[in-house]
Amino acid sequence: MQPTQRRLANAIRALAMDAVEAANSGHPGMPMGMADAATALFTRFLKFDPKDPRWPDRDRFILSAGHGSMLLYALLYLTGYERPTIDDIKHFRQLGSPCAGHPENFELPGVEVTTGPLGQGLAMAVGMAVTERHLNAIYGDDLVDHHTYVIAGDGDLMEGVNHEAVGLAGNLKLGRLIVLWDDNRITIDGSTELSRNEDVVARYAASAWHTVECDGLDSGKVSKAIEEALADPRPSLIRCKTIIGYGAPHKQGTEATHGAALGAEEVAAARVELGWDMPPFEIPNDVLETWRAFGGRGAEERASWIERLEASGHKQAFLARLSGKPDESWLKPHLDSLLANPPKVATRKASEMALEAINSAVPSTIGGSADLTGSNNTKTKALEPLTPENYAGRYIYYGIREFGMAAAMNGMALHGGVIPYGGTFLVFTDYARPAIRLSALQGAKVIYVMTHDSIGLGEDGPTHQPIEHLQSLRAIPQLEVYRPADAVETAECWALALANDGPSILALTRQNLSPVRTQATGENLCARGAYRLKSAGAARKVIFLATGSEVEIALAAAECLEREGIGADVVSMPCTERFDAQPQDYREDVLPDVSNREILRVSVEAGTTFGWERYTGLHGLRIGIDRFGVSAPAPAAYEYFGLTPDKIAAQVLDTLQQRDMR
Ligand SMILES: Cc1ncc(C[n+]2csc(CCOP(=O)(O)OP(=O)(O)O)c2C)c(N)n1
Ligand SMILES: [Mg+2]
Repeated sequence: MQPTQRRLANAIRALAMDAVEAANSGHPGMPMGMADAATALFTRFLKFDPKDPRWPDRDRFILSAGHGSMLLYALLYLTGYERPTIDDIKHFRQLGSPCAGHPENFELPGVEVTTGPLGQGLAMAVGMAVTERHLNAIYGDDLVDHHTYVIAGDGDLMEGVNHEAVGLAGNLKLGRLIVLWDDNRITIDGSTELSRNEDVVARYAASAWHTVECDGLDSGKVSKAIEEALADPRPSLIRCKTIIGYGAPHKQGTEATHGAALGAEEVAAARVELGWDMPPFEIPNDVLETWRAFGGRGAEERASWIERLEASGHKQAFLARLSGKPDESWLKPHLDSLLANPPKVATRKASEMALEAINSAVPSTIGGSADLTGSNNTKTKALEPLTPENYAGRYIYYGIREFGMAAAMNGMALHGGVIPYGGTFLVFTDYARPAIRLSALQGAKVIYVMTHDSIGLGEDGPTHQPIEHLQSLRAIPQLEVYRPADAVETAECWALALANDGPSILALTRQNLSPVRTQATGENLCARGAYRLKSAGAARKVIFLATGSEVEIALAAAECLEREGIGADVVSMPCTERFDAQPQDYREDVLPDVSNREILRVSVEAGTTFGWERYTGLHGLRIGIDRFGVSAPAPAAYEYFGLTPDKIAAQVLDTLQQRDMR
C-alpha cells in the first residue's frame, strides 16, 4: 500500500527536525507547518525532473520563506536530485555543505534563486512568471509552457516589496504565478497580532489577484486550492492555514519552533506524535520509493519536450538565447559611427544610442524603467510595451517600484532566456539596493541603467543628487559599477555589461559631456577598468584619476597645469572593479607605486571622496563632495563645489607648492 500524503510529508518533518538538531541551528517550524502543502505541490502539480534540474520548461519553485530551507533540501533529496545527498543534509549549515543556512542558487542546481531576505523570493517569482509569458509569446506552448510556484510566509507578505511585486503581477495578469501563503499567524516576536491587522487576502484581491483559502495541513484540500488557482486567469494567492512546528506536541503553534532546534526531548515526542519511528536521517523504504517515483513523474514530459525542441524550427534561436551570450556585432559599427562624428551628449543619451544598436542585434534584452522612461532613455524606438495583450513586447513599465523592478529583473535573469535592463535615478539605487545585492550574490545578469548620476543633474537638488552612492555600490562584491565619460566609453561599458555573467550598473549623466575619446583604438579600453587617456607633456608630477563627467574637467585641469610646466597624466577610470582585477604590472604602469612621493595623485569625482585614498594613497589629493548637494543649475553647482578646471588646477598647484614638489 502506498504511504499516505501525510506520511510522505512526515518525512520532510523528520528531516527538518533532525538536520536542525544536528546543526543546533536553523528553522524547523516552517518546514513542519508547510510539509503537507509542499507534498501536495510536489507530488501532484510541480513539473520537474531531478535528472535535469535546469530543464528549461520546468515549473519554477521558489521558497520565498528562505529560513525554511530544510523544506526545500528535504524535497530535493526525497524526489531524487543528485544533490543534496543525505550526507549533505546531515551537514546542514556546515562549511562545505551545499545545504547552506538559506537556499543559495549557486550551491544546488535545484535551488532556483537565493532566498532569505524576506519578500524578495516572491518578487523574483514575478520576474520569472513574466519571462515565461514573454518566451511563450515568442516560441509557443511547444517550448515554453510552465508555472511559477511560491511558498511565502507572513514575513514575505509584510515586507514593503510585497506591495510592489503584487501590484506588478496583478497589472501584468500573471495567471501562472501561484503563491502558497503559510498563514501560521506566527513570526519571530510572537503572534502576528502584535504587528499586523491588515486583511492580507483583501489586499491581494484589490490588486487583481485571485484568492482562495484552505486547510494547509490537509494535502487534499491544498490540491483542490491549487486546481482552482490553475484554472483562474489571474495570479493566485492560496491562503494555507497551518500550525508552525506542526507535530512537535509541546511547542507547535508557538514562535519557539521558528528558529531554534526543538531539543532532543521534543524531537522524541514529535516522533511519537507523528508515528515516525525511524532513527535520525533514515527514511523508510516505502516512503523513499514513493517520493522517488513522484520525482520520476516528469521524465516523460521532459523527453517529449526534447522531441519538440528537436523538431522545432526555433531550436537554434531558443538555445542561443538560453546561453546568455549575446551577439557583439553591434559594437564596432556603432563605435565607427560615433568616431566619425563625436557627439556632445549626456551619457544617458549615449546609452540610448548604444541601446538602439543593441536592441536590434540582441533579441533577448527586455528594457524598462521605474517610471522614468524619458529621463533614463531606456526605451528605444522599436521596443513595444510588454503587456497582458502583448507579452512579446520588450519594454516593461514597472511603475514607481524600484525595489520591485530590481527583484523582478533578478527573477527574469535567473529564469534564463532574457537579459533585463532597467532604469531609475542613481540616487534611488537606495530603494533597490537589497535586490542589487542579491543580483551580485546570485550572479544574476541584470543591467541597471542609473542616470542623473551627480550634482550635474542640477536643480532637483540634494534629495536627487547622489553623493555616497557610487562608492557604496562599488563596495558590493561581484557587482561591476561603470561610469563612462562620453559616448564611446558608454558603448564600451554597455558591451562589457552585456558580456558580464553577473550584474552591472551604468552610472550616467543628465548633462551633456564633451567627447574625450575621438580616435579609434581597435580595443575596448574600458575593459581594463582604468586607462591613461592623456599622457603628461612636461615631466610628470601629477596623475589625475577621474570618472564619468569629471574626466573632461580633469583633462582641462591637466591642460592648465601643463601651461605651468607641470606634467599631468589623466586616467579615465570607468570601472574600479575591473581595474583591481588587472595584472600588477598594468596597474603599476597606470598608477606607479603609491609610496612614490614624486608624483601627486588626484582623484576627481563629483561624489564622496570616501575610499578614493585606495587609489590616491593617503598623501594624494581627493577632490569630491563630502556633504549633500545643492539646488542650482549644474554649472553653478560645479562652481560652488570647486569642481572646475581652474579651481582644481589651483588646488593642485597649492599642494605641489606646499610639498616642494614644483
Ligand atoms: C528582510 C528580512 N528581515 C528580517 C529577516 C529575519 N527573519 C527571518 S524569518 C523572520 C520572521 C518571518 O516570519 P514568518 O514569515 O511568519 O515565518 P515563520 O515564523 O512563520 O516561519 C524574520 C524577521 C529576514 N530574513 N529578512
Ligand atoms: Mg509565520
